[in-house]
Order: sequence, then structure tokens, then C-alpha cells
Amino acid sequence: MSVPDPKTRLDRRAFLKTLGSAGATATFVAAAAPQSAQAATAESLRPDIAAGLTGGKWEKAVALSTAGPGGNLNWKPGDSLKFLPPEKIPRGKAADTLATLPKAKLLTIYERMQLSRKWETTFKDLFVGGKDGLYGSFHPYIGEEAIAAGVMTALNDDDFIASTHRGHGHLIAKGGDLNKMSAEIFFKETGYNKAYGGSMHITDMSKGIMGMNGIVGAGPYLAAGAAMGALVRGTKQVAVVFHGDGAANSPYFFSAVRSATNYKLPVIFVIENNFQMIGVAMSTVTPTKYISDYVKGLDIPATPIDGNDVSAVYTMAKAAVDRARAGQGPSVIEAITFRWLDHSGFAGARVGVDGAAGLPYRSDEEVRAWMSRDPIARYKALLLDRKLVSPGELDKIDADAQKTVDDSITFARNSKNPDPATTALNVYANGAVAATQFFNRQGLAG
Ligand SMILES: Cc1ncc(C[n+]2csc(CCOP(=O)(O)OP(=O)(O)O)c2C)c(N)n1
Repeated sequence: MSVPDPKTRLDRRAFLKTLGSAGATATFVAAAAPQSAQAATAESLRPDIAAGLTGGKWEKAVALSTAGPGGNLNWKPGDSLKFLPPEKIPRGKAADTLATLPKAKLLTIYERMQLSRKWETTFKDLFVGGKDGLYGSFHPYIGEEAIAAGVMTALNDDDFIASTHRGHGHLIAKGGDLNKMSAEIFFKETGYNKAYGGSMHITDMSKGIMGMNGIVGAGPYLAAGAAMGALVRGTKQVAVVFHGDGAANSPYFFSAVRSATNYKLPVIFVIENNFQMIGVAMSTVTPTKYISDYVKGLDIPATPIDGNDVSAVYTMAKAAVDRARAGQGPSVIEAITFRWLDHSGFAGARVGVDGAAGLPYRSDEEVRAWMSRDPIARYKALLLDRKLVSPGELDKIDADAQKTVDDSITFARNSKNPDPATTALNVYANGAVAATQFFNRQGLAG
């Protein structure tokens, strides 16, 4: 069996063949990358995978996450993330463009990024601290806030968004209601879904929020459909779908982008490339260096940008929105970013500490490097460096944002649990009939 040489560009076919013959289904595998910080021993992998990858001559193995971002071996050692400038203060044309926005808008961007960060951080502390007995899925967006904030700044209130399982930041950036969202996480009757949805089903059509969505890859068609509706009605509304790098590998993404290009739909595909799909190494599923390369050939704008720089996100989103409203069709924006915490829940997180450590599919060094590119700190530095706002104004927003978050949690705690009699209501099927049928099948009908 031939073994791909990980020191050079990966031979994907050989690699996947090797993986297949080793019976591996995914996750992180091993390669020799001398710059690695997090070494995994051969013993820590399934022996058949280890033997398959090394031809039995195992010497030293390291997690793939260090060979390229997220373990994407289409990156060669020494490649740099040119779209992630090392500077702490974003500069250049995008920053100049953002700086022309009215001050109130600049402050709203900052406020919504902080609300998102503080709301999720507070919930992280509540989940980890365990006092409120919280349970259920919670996919944190911490570290990715500039994407939602930048895109939403380019949208009108009546534009549509389709969100993901990682959707709290999208809702907050579009002006959603924190009280109702907190109450939903507490499963109280005052929640967005009256306690029956939880984090992944929050929807607010009054704000054009077509819903968070637990089905990976479902968003592209929802947004394309909303865009088609807007086109037919002639309303000039635009639809945006946010989704991850993993979802971009779904057939729905390809199909929706192709159809949207064909019909020149006013839709924007925003790929939040955080290089992580739960714990799957990108090398096993991603055949290109950039996800946006997937749509080459359609002749639509498809650009990787620094997703941790709100000025880059806003400027690119504004161009895409203008193009969509002018009837020129869709765009793809690949916002490069990183999530600080675990995929879902809070493994490796501690109360009062940012980021999660010790997760098996990434190195702590990688996490620290990305945390040093904190999108909020960088936006704050930009605002202050250009004297667009005063430090006192930002301090007040910080304090007010924390109070709003805390108030929403008090609201949730003080709300009632749902009445069990409402269980079968608010479902698409006729709830009462469906419940009767269910109880009959179970032999429980009274
Ligand atoms: C259709 C479907 N397949 C699989 C899953 C399980 N799943 C939940 S999140 C996830 C990874 C998604 O990765 P990505 O799209 O990159 O988003 P991220 O979590 O990184 O934000 C998977 C496979 C699912 N929810 N839906």
C-alpha cells in the first residue's frame, strides 16, 4: 500500500484510498509535520489506521491540524494566510470604507458584536457552572462575530437570512430579541419557540430571520427560495445564507449556487470557514485550498476574506448586496475564521476563561493564535485608532451589553415552564390529531 508523503502536497487520491482501506471514516489522522505542537502517539490512534498510514513503519505522528489550517493538507508548509493580516488594527481600503459609515451605525456594529460575545460567554459560564441545570444543544459562535455583524450592516431590515445550528450571533446581529432567545435556552414558555425548539430552531420572521437550522446544508435552498420570491414580487429584497465549510460540501450548496446563478437570484452565500466540522480533518473532505474555489467556472464573485475583520466582511457584503439588488445575481463570500470553543457544548471550557483547551482535533497553540485575532478587539482598535468614537462610549456599550444579557437571563429564570397541555400545539401537522394517533399507537388513549 502506498503511503502519501505528508511533507509535500498531499496526494488526495492515495490518501483517501489509504484511509478507505484502513477502514477509517474520518476524524483526525496522522502525518509528519515537524512544526507541530500537539503530538499524538501512534498508540492513540486505532492501530489499523496507524498501520495503514505508515505501512507499519510508525515513527512519530502528529495531529493534522498543524499541517494546514484545520488539517487541510492542500496547504503547504510555509503557506501564509495572506487574507489574515497580522496587524491588530485593520487597515486598507476596507477599513477606509467602513470608517465612512455614520457613527451610530459604527456603534451598533460594536454593540451587536459585544452582545453576541457576552450573551454566549454568559451562557457558557452558566452551562459549565451547572447551577441552572441547563441542558440541550448549544453551538457557540464566539470568535466568529465579525461575520454576522459585517454582513448584517450591509442588509436592510426586511432582507432575509437563513442561519445554521451556530445561529445565535446571526439573530443578534439582525436585531433579534435576547429575552426570547434566553428563555428558549431555558425552555420557558416565553421563549421564541415557546420552549419546544431550543437553540437550533429559533426563527423571527418579523426580522427576516428564516430560522436557525439543525440540518447541515439546508440553508442554501431556503435563501435561494426567498430570493426567488423577492425577484418574482419585484421587492428588491436580498437573501443571505450563512453556513459552514462542512455545509459547503453538501449537494444542496452546489445545486443552489448553480440555480441561483442561472436565474440571477439576489442571494449571497456566506461560507463561515472555521476549518472545523465537529472534529473532521479538512483534508478528508475538502479538495481545494479555498472553499470558494468550488464555484470557479460560474463566473460569479467568490472571494475568501478575513472573517475576523468586520471591515473586510462589511465591504465585501456591501458589494455583493449592491450586485444582487441590481439584478446581477449571486455572490459567494468565504469568511475565514475560527471558533474558540468546542463544536457544541463546552468541552475544554472553564468558567471565566475564554476559549477551550485540550480538544483532540486541534492544538491549543492554534486556538491561541486565532484568539489573538479577536474580531472584537480588532474592531475596537480600529475605531479608537481613527478616533471615530471615544473609549468612554465603548466602555458604556460594554457595560450596557452585559446588563442586557443579565436582564435576559433574569427574564428567562422568572418565566414559566410550558404547560404540558401545549405539547402537541404549534406543529405543522394537526397537533391534536397527531397526538391522538400517537397515543392510540402506544395504547395510551384514555
Ligand atoms: C444533514 C446533516 N448531516 C450531519 C449533521 C451532523 N452535524 C452537525 S454540525 C456538523 C458539522 C458542520 O460543520 P460546518 O458546516 O463546517 O459548520 P460549523 O459547525 O463548523 O460551524 C455536522 C456534520 C447534521 N446536523 N445534518
